[in-house]
Order: sequence, then C-alpha cells, then structure tokens
Amino acid sequence: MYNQKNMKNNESPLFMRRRTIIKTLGLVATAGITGGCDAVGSVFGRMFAIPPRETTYFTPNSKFYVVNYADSAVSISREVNIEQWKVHVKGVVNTPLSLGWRDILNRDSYDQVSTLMCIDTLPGGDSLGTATWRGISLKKLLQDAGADEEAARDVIFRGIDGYDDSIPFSRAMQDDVMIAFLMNGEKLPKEHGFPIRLIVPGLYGIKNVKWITEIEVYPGDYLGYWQRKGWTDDATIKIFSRIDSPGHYQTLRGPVQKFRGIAFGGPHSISKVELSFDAGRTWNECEIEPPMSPYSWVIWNYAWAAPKAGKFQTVVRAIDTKGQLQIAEIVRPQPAGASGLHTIISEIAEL
Ligand SMILES: Nc1nc2c(c(=O)[nH]1)N[C@H]1C(S)=C(S)[C@@H](COP(=O)(O)O)O[C@H]1N2
Ligand SMILES: [Mo]
Repeated sequence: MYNQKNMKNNESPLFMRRRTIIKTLGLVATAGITGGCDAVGSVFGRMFAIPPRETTYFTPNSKFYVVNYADSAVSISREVNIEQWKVHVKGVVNTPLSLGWRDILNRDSYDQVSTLMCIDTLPGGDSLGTATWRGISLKKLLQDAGADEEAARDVIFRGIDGYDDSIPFSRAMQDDVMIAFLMNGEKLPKEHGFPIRLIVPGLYGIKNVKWITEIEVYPGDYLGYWQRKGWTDDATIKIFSRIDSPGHYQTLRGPVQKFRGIAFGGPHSISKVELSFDAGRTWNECEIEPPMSPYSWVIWNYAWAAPKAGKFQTVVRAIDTKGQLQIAEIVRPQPAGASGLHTIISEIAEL
C-alpha cells in the first residue's frame, strides 16, 4: 500500500476501493515507494503475473469505476424521487432558479466524450473511464440565473449525500463544463449520480460532483469535502499512461509482440507515447490512434521484435500537446494526484 502514515484515518477518495486495488495491482506500487525504485522512477516489483487488460475507446457503464466518500451515498441516491427532485441555483445571482427533471430535459443539451479519473489512481491503475456524456451547459445555466460576474469567485456543487466541491467561476464559465444526465446513452446510473452530475474535463474526479441538488455561486474561495481533509483544490489531472497488454509477467512467445494501452493528458490531449524495454534507457515511439475527443484518453500500439528471449523491464510514458512529459518521480496520490511510470516485466520465453 501507499505510505499512509500522514493520512488522517486513512481517508482518501479511493479508500473504499483499496482492497480492489490490491487485488488488481498487487504490490506493483509498493516496491517503488518503500525502496527499490529505479532511476526512471518506475513502478514495479510484483512477483506474480497480472493478466492483460482490454483496451477500449469507451468504458461500458457496468464496468465504470465508482468512488464515493461515504458508504451510504448510493443508497441515499436510490431514494431520489424524480417527480419531487429539484436542483437549486443560488448565491450571488440575480435570479435564483429551481429546476426539476423536466426543466433539465427541456434545455438544450449536447454530447461530449470525456475521461473521468479519480485522484487516487495509482500508476497503471484502473480508476478511470471514458464515456459519452450528454448534458446541459453550466455556463448557460449560470447566465440564466444572472450570476454576478464581479462578485463570483467559485461555484459550489452539493450532492444529495452531503458531498461538496467547487470549481473557480472562470472555469465554470467555459463551454466544456457540463451538467450531465446521460452516460453512454443511458440515464445516468444511480451510482454515477442520477439524476445529474458535474463533468469538468481535465480535473480529477473529486470535482465531478454527483447527485447535485445545489449550485451556489460563491463570492470567496470555497474548500470542499476533500480540500477540508488536505487534498488539492486545483485538481488538475497529471499525465497518465498504462500498458494494458501484454500483462505483467505474461509468458510471451514469437518474434513480434503487440503492446497496447491508453494515455491520458487531463486538460491537454496526448501528442506522443513512448515505450522502453530497458527500464527507461532507450525509448521507442508508439503509434497513437486518433482520440474520440480532446478530453478523452488515446489508445496507443507498438509492435516489438524482442532481440532475444528473457525478461525486459517495460516502461510507458506520454507527452501532452503542450510538450509536457509525464512525471516519472513516484509520488503518492495525496494531496494532488500520483505520478510515476507504469512498468511491467515482459517475459519472452522464446522468439
Ligand atoms: N456527491 C458525490 N459526488 C462525488 C463523490 C462523492 O462521494 N459524492 N466522489 C467523487 C470522486 S472522488 C470521484 S473519483 C468521482 C467518481 O465518479 P464515478 O463514481 O461516477 O466514477 O465522483 C466524485 N463525485
Ligand atoms: Mo476520486
């Protein structure tokens, strides 16, 4: 596990799911953090095999990760009576609004493909997914409420489960910020925030508040649930990349091996993905498939002809469209998101 000594009550946005992570990643992260981390800051060390993962453009709703601060969140959300449900827009606005489900559906809506990623995702981790979200524009809603642009500093979102977080007013007024009600063409599933949730591309999951009942335009700098526990208020997603296949310690045979995975740049798209088979000494440029949107992960591929049989320390890294290189240094998720390069052992049994 990550060194949680400094964490209050082991609290983190993914704490409820730690067991799942241990199961899927094993000790992958541990070795890097407690010692044995090598020059490129790779994350590896698990002695058991990890099977390959499937790489897809979209994550089906049934396989999409779920993170809630409270156990009770989903059960609370089940009690939403959609006929009585309302979302209130208030704070420093000229015209406070109360919208019901039909009012939401009657507004102009649009589709946007974007990747949602938990701040507690470890290098090579699984707590991210890509969906087509349909929703209404937050900007238009705030304009209709007559938000006071002079006074406004933050916009706070409160969920029915008591969760809250905020984004800067200037961010809230950008066109890509959406109040979503459909996920991959289905009504937002209960565990993902029915009836509405926030989608802010490029910011970690903590900011993407589910089960919203209140939107408050706020004249100060507001600290939400995780910020009050010491986590980042900025929450900009760090560059992430992952090797999905082959798996770690999967036995490989044949002259050419096909490597495949994802890379995600958060607020910026990915321009380059590189693979190393020698622990980061030399790098090979992968082919990138065109992304579904500027806000979604990209899929990368590389066909490798191994020089000989043996074990190869395979590392992936990505570069975004701003030319920023993924951070190799191993940093734990608290307080501003993890960094470190996903590393696996590629075991070529025979060529
Ligand atoms: N109301 C509410 N919204 C929330 C949370 C929560 O606990 N309650 N968790 C946040 C966190 S930490 C993440 S990573 C995302 C996860 O969204 P998902 O469960 O739809 O994948 O929701 C965010 N929004
Ligand atoms: Mo999260």
